[in-house]
Amino acid sequence: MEGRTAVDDVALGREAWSVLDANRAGAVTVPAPGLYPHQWNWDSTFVAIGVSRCDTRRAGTELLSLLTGQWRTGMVPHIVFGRVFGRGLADGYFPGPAVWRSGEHPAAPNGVPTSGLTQPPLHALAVWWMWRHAKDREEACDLVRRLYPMLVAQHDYLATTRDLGGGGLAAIVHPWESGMDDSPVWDTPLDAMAAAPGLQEDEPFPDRYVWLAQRYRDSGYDPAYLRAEHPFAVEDPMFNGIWLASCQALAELAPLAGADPAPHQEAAERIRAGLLERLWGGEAFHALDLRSGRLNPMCTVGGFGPMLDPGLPRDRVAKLVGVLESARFMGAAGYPVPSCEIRAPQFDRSRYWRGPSWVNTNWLLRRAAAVHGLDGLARLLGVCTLRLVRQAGFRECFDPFDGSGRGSRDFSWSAALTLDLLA
Ligand code: 9WN
Repeated sequence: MEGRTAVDDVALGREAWSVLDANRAGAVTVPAPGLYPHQWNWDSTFVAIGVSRCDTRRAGTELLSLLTGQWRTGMVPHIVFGRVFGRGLADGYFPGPAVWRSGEHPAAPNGVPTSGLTQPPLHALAVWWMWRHAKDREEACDLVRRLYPMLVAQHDYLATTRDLGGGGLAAIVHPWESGMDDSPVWDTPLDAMAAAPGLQEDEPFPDRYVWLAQRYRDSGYDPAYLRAEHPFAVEDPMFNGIWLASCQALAELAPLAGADPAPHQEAAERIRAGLLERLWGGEAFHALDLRSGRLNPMCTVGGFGPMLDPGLPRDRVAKLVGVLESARFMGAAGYPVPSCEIRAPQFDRSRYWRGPSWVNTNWLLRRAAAVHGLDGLARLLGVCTLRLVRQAGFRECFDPFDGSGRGSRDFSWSAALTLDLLA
């Protein structure tokens, strides 16, 4: 960007590495030792993406250590608890292992306490990124061969247990699974859920999250319960757009593992068809609440997730870019991309996924622009994101109007993805 020099870039890169080293305990990089002192699922995929150009081994061990938490169902949990930074397993974050009780479930890994929910399946794309950018090709190919069966199991789990709507898409069963925890998109299904027996309508908001997780746990994390009874089941465009991109990545990686790419290509086509038939709202993609049968009218950054698919029809890409560049998102934000459309009554410039801009979603949208040859948009997203971290540091998220930092400081994915943006 204007006025910056290569020396500034080197200094920023060094700062990013020092954050990642400070947040690392053994093979694991935690999101932020103060606030999130365990290993988080999609956070680790962003860390792997960010370090992969310089340190293939670290990218690989980050993912392998996350996958020690993978359940025998194929589910990759959203938190893998560890004794890091001198803390105990139950310390530093609620809900901890005592709430999830993974140790009591026959499909959970032995001796590795985890949550019972998952997060966006970016893993295969992260492995592809690591393989594509690795300097040591042999080491990268070896990692692909080790990780491939775990990724296949993860995708099979999503295609079977999580296709709750029967339309080829994976449903999330808790807002935590979206990675965008307090997005206003979840307000409507959560409000409807408040009428369920056992939940007081006046219970404080965060407790609904714990209550929902406990209900699923009390079913024994049962797939039949998810289909028939669980009150929260939503097909989210970002989760499914990421899954589609990961299917395409897996198709490219399959020959390295001596496997057939065709099933992954077919899966990607099924997801594309599902997205277009079920989640397209005329101008953008929206979340489908499977319990009410309604598309959520709210437009959020998640609605651009399907743009990660290079095969998305051109007319849909053009419409999405129109919305993204309009005053609803980038057009009125000094520091894009706001996580919720600015004109929405629920928009809040300082509350996590209800307005602020995030480095990880900017990185995903930059990748989406690049796969469609939208080089100007991709460059702009990269420049704006680097401006955010240069001005405010590696914060968790940022005010989209003045760029000031919000949430945790020295946040791992903000540092890791900065490394990728500087490359
Ligand atoms: C619950 C760790 C995680 C991220 C999510 C972010 C936030 C947790 C929370 O932190 O979620 O998973 O306690 O709010 O929303 O995207 O993975 O960084």
